[in-house]
Amino acid sequence: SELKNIIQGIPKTELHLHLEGSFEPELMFEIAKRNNIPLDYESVNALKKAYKFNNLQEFLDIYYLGAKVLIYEQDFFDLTWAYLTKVHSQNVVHVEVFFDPQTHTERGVPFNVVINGIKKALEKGKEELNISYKLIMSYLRHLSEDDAFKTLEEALPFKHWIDGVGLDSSEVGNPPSKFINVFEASAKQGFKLVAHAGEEGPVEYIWEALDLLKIDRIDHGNRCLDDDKLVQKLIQDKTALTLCPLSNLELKVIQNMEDHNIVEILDRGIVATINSDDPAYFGGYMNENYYETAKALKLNTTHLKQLAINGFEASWLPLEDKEKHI
Ligand code: ES4
Ligand code: ZN
Repeated sequence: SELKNIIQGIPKTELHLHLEGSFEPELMFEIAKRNNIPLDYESVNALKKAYKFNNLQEFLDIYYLGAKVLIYEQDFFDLTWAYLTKVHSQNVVHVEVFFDPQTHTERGVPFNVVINGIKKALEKGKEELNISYKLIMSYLRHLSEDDAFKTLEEALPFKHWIDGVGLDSSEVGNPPSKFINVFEASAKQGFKLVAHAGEEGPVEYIWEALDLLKIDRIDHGNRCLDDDKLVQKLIQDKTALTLCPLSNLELKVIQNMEDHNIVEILDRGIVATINSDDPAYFGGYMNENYYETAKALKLNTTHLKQLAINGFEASWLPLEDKEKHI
């Protein structure tokens, strides 16, 4: 269709993507088999049938199960490379991707195994697919701040490969305030800071992420329109939101795509971006997120181009690279 062609034609960034959430069932079964790890599901189709979620936690339970088959450097390489080739076909030219080290180190997979596999694939993507990248290490918020501190320590030998730290997993009951010290320590190490906030949690969590964690960018942030003062601040500081429309639909943050507030957020002048979050679980990569949003909310080409420009604006690319796309 014409809309699909327009979306395909726009060079895009992806700023909110969990590598473990790009784990397609087919690859999961392949890796499970070669690593001799049993999966709780009989087939790819049986697994796909389980991908029906009423909330974030129901998703996370399955997401952590899937990640358990990742053991060797080659597994993390294959996971990352599959993601890069997929988004390359969708005209994504820059990615800033999350990985969750604790999901793996907790199971005895060494930090270096995880990051070596990811880094090799990212470098290959830069060389062969011309995709530039940043890497973000995300702390799991359902675990303790002490645990996050241990992860920060383990990351330090690889500091030059890691651009930022994030905060993800179960939001409600695990406010940003739980992680003030480790975010401060991370900033001292030179990492950029982001955090999931206001996805399922209240607008107060967005305030905490900004005021207490001093983050540079908000992951999700759907609830921001609940507070006019916050909206004013986001506009003034040009703080970007990495919204994930299909994720919001699949996790019942919204009931219908028509209910998504992204147009209102954009029209208020906030730097809103579209991203895929966990594309293997939520039914679509970047183009599908743009397409479903555009279709439901009747976005015009100006909106679509603004969203893509916002992605470059909100990225951590150097100014001269941003300007090529803005
Ligand atoms: C996540 Cl959608 C979402 N929210 C919070 N944490 C996550 N980890 C992976 N996907
Ligand atoms: Zn996310």
